Amino acid sequence: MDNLTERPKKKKVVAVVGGGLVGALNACFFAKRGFDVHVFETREDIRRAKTVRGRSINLALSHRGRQSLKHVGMEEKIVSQGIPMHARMIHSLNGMQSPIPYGKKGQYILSVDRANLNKELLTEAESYANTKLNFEHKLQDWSTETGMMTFSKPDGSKQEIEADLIVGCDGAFSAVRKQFLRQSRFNYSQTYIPHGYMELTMPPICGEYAMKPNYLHIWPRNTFMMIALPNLDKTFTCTLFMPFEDFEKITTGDEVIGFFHKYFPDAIPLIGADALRRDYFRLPAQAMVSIKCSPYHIGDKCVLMGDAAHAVVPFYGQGMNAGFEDCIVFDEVMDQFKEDLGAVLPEYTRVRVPDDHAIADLAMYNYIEMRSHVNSNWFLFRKRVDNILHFLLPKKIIPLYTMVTFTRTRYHEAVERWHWQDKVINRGLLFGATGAILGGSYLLVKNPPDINKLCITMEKVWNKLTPFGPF
Ligand code: FAD
Ligand code: EGU
Repeated sequence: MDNLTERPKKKKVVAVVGGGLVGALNACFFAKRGFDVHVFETREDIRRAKTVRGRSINLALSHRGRQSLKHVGMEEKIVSQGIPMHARMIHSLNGMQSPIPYGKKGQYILSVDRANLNKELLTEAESYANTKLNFEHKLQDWSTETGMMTFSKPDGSKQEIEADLIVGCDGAFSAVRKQFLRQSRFNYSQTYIPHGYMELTMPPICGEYAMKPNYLHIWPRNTFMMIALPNLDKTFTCTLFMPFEDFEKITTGDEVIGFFHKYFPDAIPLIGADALRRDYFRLPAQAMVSIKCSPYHIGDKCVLMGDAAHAVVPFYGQGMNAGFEDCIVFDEVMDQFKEDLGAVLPEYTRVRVPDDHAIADLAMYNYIEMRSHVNSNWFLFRKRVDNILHFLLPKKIIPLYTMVTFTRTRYHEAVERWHWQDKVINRGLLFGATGAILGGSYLLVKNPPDINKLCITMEKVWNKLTPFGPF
């Protein structure tokens, strides 16, 4: 036997394309396994950059995301820099605020700063001797035959780099994914929703948070919605969601104030009327896209994760969480198949596609539900019903958001279970209603009421019910 074969085989080279949230975390996962990891990121190192233009300033981190961070020993560090949100705070049009807890004491989500999270993950990835970060490397294209990648640099030069495995974590407009579109039997769909979003900062008042900090603040207004998450610097980042059409209708500072006066009056003094007039026009509203595709791999050469594989609309607060969970799922499959990439990649596609598609569908469903008929009363009513049913039958009926947010129940199983629960609840309601009608009829026959009074009552009931109809 010659010397060469006796040496431990050289570890494979993994190229992680994209040094965003999922790419940086994934680099840690691959580094932990001993691979020779190279991260390629278009932007300059955000840890040295003066201005960071991300897509959203803060994000809701929940169980799935935390579990992934835990795998690479980062959970505590990130959690300590997050702000717990134990409940939603629903803002009604009249200024009333009503809290709705997420669950029991330990059930809370965290508001985390995107840029800070990204920086911490890059620093962690870099701490592995077998990881190298390459900034200002923009992937142009890669070859499905050889795995050769072509990068461009800011000075216009090109560089060719080869890897054993390419991990596409380059976001919703993935360059890695371009080659997938040329493969036979690759499924792809993308949908832009009619809504855009705009971020507005709510400054501290007298050095303190302008609203209660440990809540996810929500202003549900059917087609319009605003959400605010707290930051460590005592500001809130408010995100206004509304159709592009409506964003475009507002062209002057006065119109901005008029609009807020009508829909979010309590937010005007908190954001500040002058700041509002100014900030509304600083950046145009941003688009939101939902992308589904399958498979997630090409041979044993390339795999997509995070937004590159599944961009979801933000109406479940799960995009990053799902992308982080992708990393654990891949890691689990790597254990199962002893890092045999030819077996790991198809298995990863097989187990992960149904779940990522399920969360994409759920987020889209919630978007449609929220915009069509969810005002603050309806939101409060639905969440209270959910919580009461869960309280009455804690093992049988678990709210969908609880399974999604506070467990690692596979997304597609959460959806199945939700449909099943709905059937059970509807059956319960049917029995209840049947009982009420039979009982009520009996009482009516026993003591017939004045027919005129009854008609007036029915009209009131009808009026109470109809405002909730769609449109
Ligand atoms: P990205 O964060 O987009 O990172 C991709 C990286 O790849 C970038 O750094 C980019 O520069 C780089 N890149 C791109 N192209 C190339 C190339 N050709 N070569 C090299 N590098 C490249 N998720 C949650 O879990 N909770 C929330 O509360 C939440 N709120 C959201 C609110 C809004 C308004 C939006 C829009 C999204 C929200 N999300 C949320 C979703 C979350 O932002 C994304 O799911 C997450 O950022 C995906 O991470 P990623 O690393 O896959 O992609
Ligand atoms: C949107 C934008 C409340 C951050 C969905 C809840 C979101 C977030 C909800 C954004 C909503 C909507 C859930 C969480 C979370 C709720 C959830 C949405 C964080 C069903 C920074 N959503 N988001 N659902 O239950 O499960 O509180 O930009 F308004 S966190 Cl749309 Cl839990």
